[in-house]
Amino acid sequence: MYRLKNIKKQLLTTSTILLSGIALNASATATYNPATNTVDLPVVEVLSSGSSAFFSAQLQLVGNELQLVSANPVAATTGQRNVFDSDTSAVHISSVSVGADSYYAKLKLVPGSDPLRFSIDQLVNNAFQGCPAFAQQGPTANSCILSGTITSNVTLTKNIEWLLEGPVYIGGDKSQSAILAINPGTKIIGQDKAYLWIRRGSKIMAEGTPDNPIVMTGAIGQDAGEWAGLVLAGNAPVNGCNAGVPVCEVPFEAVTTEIYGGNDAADNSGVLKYVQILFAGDAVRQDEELNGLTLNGVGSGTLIDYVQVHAGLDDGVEVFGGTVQMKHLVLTNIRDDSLDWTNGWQGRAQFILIKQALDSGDRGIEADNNEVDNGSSPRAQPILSNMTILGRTGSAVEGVLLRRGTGVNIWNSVVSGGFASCLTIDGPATFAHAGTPGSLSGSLTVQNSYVNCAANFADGEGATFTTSDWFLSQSENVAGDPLLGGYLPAAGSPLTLGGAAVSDAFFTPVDYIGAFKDADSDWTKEWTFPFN
Ligand SMILES: [Ca+2]
Ligand SMILES: [Ca+2]
Ligand SMILES: [Ca+2]
Repeated sequence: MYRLKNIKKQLLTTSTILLSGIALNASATATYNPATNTVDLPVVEVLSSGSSAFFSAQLQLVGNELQLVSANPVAATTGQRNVFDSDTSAVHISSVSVGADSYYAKLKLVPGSDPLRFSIDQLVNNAFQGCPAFAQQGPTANSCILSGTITSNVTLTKNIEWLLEGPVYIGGDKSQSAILAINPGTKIIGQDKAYLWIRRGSKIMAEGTPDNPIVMTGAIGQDAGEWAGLVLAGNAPVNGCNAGVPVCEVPFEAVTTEIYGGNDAADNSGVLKYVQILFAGDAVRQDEELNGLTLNGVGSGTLIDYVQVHAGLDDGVEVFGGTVQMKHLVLTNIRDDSLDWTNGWQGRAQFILIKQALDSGDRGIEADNNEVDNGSSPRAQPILSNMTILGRTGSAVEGVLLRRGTGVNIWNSVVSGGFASCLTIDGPATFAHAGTPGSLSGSLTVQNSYVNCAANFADGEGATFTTSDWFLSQSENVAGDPLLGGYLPAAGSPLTLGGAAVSDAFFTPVDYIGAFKDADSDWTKEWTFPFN
């Protein structure tokens, strides 16, 4: 504790000295005026619950903290800027000039401060300064290699190109837990078969910003499967154990030495915010793969917002049980299923764009309760709203396949394009648990949604009613043209006012169907890898 205090003090002293040396520089996002001890931030984007407000702000150095002097609204802007993220209480200053050098500064809001005060959490030179002790020098001048198991808290900074070699684990399993912090704009390059695995009890704090997303990609950055992907493992409930097992914990299919699950529904595996996961996936064995983002028993305390998985070899996001909640997902050019769940996922998700490539891609959503025991509990019961799911032309598969006993409540979503069927219910357990049209149990529902595929509905094995009757018997569903222009609603689209607020506190109340309100509300802009 004493040592930690000393380090913090040193950091703050250094910060003060550095700040007093700041010179005016046109490319900086912040400048320091030594005459007044003030820091000017010409543009601060304040992120709050999926919306943004823009301000110019002035901070004044008071002791070792920066106090807010003024904040005035300014026009919305793109390009390098300062970002205050209310989810993490952090201000990210991408560039302050100190002499000839430029620094990234992270400020943290002091809880309860009035006027607002910020402590200086990080000051990192934006130029390469060598590899830290937890990494080895890489093959190029500014690269450092991560490998093995990391059991102390570390921060990956933007001034280094980080190479993953082989599996990289954060923490032991529920022991030697660690926090992997990743700064905005940091690039991580997975080598062949490499993956990044956050073990139970440990956390990833990947806090990107709209102008400086965090990028996890392969060595070439062109093809699916160049590296294996990102895995979060948590202690939230999963199914797949024998009845009577008090706490269900199961091995991961592709890496069977790794265990996930537990009894902490609110478990927290950290933050993924403004993150691109590109060209990942590894088919370890037939039907046992690593995905772009694999979520194993991840709990609802985890924050996942603005995450793109692009060109994944297997699934985009595969959820193995747990209670994880997500917003603003972009799942593009995925080779297998864009969103896949099994082992009893009981989470939430809102604002999901699924867009397949022209030439490959399996299902938009493949949803299981449990493959081995369709009735295993806890039963999969996610709530999903505002999905836009677009299939490639000539697909031979389902847009959304609900099977193996899954439950789900779908709201405000649109499935369109060349899927063989938009919606399919499959398997006796799935039908049985749903009830019957006109007398549904509430476990398997869809409302305020649109379908418009090569065929809209198909019925799988064991059907006791038709998927068509199920869909059309529920509130405000339409089989018809949603009038999309690309992935956005075109002018006059019936999606624009066709939505309903979801009766669950996680969801942002909206009145529209699909992932986007209108053609001017494209939240994929700026932070994503190009996918059009
Ligand atoms: Ca998979
Ligand atoms: Ca799959
Ligand atoms: Ca699956």
